[in-house]
Amino acid sequence: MTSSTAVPADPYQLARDAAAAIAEASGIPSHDLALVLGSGWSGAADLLGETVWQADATTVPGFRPPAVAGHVGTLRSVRVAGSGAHALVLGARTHFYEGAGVDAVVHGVRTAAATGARTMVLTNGCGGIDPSWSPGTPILISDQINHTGATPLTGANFVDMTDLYTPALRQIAREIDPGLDEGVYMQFAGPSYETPAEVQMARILGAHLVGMSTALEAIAAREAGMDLLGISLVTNLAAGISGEALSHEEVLAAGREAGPRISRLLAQTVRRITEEPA
Ligand code: 8IG
Repeated sequence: MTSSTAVPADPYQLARDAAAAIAEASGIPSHDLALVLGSGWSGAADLLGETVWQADATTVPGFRPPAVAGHVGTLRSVRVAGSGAHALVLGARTHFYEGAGVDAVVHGVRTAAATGARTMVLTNGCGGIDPSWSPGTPILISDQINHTGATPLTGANFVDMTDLYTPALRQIAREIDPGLDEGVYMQFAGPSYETPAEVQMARILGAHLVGMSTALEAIAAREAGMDLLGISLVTNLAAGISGEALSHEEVLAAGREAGPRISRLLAQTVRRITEEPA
């Protein structure tokens, strides 16, 4: 048992290794802000600015190949139009339901923090509980419920979760799109969608959005001391709300349709955030 016992890998060191690899490959020594693009959001990076470096995420330490069609596995460094800030765009997201562990789920966020990014923008596609939110509606995340039973934190690490989604950043997004509603996002473990009874449970517990990502990443971003903005794209009404069954094709179609509006929202918000004096 002595000589064969491997030293456990340190996920924070793996993130620093990934950040060093990104700096080396991109020629950008540090980034200012990072984004994770979820279902329906992959086209949104094109409006942010000029892509100065792009690579398959699997060429960088700790990143896994994408598990789902529609989730693009690339990393990009974008020079933000207007502000000139450096944005790291993570097109690769590892989901909790893949079973690779929570450290794999939050590796992109920890890597972003290690590149120097002070602001994390998390996007996702999700189910909406409010029937007035038709598929294709973007919703600002105001708060979250982590219903996965997991956490990226270990030990007596009592991280404050008040104002997890930075109020000043939400304010900027609402100034850009005054019609933007806000809601509480509840992360389920997946990969099955909820039953109608689970959607009613989520509603009673205070959730407006149900999904399979974001909450664990948000905890890791807060642990790293980053400011955080979360925007969900309602790609379907949650199970039992519309009376129709859920399909992945519907999700992809809603993303395509909402593309121009959410791309503009994201690009203008990122521009404003990176223009703000520190
Ligand atoms: I896209 O309705 C998408 N992701 N849990 N429920 C959950 N995840 C989702 C849903 C949904 N739609």
